[in-house]
Amino acid sequence: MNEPSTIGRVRPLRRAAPWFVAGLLLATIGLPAAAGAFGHVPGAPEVGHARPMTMTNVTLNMTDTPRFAPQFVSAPAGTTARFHLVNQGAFPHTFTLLAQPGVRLNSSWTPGEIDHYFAVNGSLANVSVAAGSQANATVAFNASTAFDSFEFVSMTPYQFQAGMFGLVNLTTTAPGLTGSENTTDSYAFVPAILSASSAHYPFNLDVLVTNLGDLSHTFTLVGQTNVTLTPASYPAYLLQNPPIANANVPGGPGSTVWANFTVPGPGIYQYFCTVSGHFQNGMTGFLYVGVPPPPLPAPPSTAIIEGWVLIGSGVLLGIGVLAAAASAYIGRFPPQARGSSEHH
Ligand SMILES: [Cu+2]
Repeated sequence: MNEPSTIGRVRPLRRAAPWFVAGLLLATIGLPAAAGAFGHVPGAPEVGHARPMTMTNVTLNMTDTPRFAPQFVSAPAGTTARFHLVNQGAFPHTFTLLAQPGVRLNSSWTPGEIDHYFAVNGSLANVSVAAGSQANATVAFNASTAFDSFEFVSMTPYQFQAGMFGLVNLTTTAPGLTGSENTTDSYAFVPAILSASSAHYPFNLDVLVTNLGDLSHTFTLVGQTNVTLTPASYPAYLLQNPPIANANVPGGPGSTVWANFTVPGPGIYQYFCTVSGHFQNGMTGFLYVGVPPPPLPAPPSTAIIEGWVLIGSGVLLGIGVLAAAASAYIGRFPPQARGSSEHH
């Protein structure tokens, strides 16, 4: 008479064991996911550095599109910039840097007229790079070029006319303020509002941009205040008004890049990501300089993702605990009618 009741006490625990283990497994899936919503992975290589610096390394890819990538680069005046030129195409390209700041060549000029311009005005660099090969151009920008902008073009006939040109924007080496920004795979800058203020203008601002996701991005900052661009309007605008910062953020969690730029004056400056499709998905933000930033807006999309992860983790944890508790109590999960399994 006692034997069935003893078995009745032991058996539920034995039956519960697999469900208890399954519950714990669900909970352990949930916990790291919740933990992973915070913090980021360290150890990825850092690109660039805070000021001051004496040598700036700039890699410029040359493609058959034809384009320079990136199109806009910056370097501190008073330092030497080393341009590492990588011809990724099947055609020859040149890196030809104008000697006169602020001058833009006319895209309606013929190749002969382009040649004539350089014959008359000279250049800071003129390097031909054969298909598939690499070369370097080293240019010392003296301190007086701070805030200047120098155009570079490819002189291979009709490449400049087809869009193969870019700009070197000079900043200064004077020490400045620093800030930080993050990029995410949900096409958001976190935060989407940066603020800074200074007793005098212009001043230098160095923003360390950290990638929290796998996708690569850019931190591209417009140089004029109170300009609000759209994904449709920014390309034409930037061609006429080069950005004061255009940092390329390498893909991969923890990758960082310094955006070193000079803020000309107080006001609100827009920044965005120029990787195709990212701005369209909302990847933009504003830098408030010398004016109070607005109260914190609704959580950006990453916060929604993190919240989703947290809620999902909580649900998994809850299911796990409930499954373990229910199976321990009932003896099996899902519960069955007691009689059906007791009598075979
Ligand atoms: Cu992006």
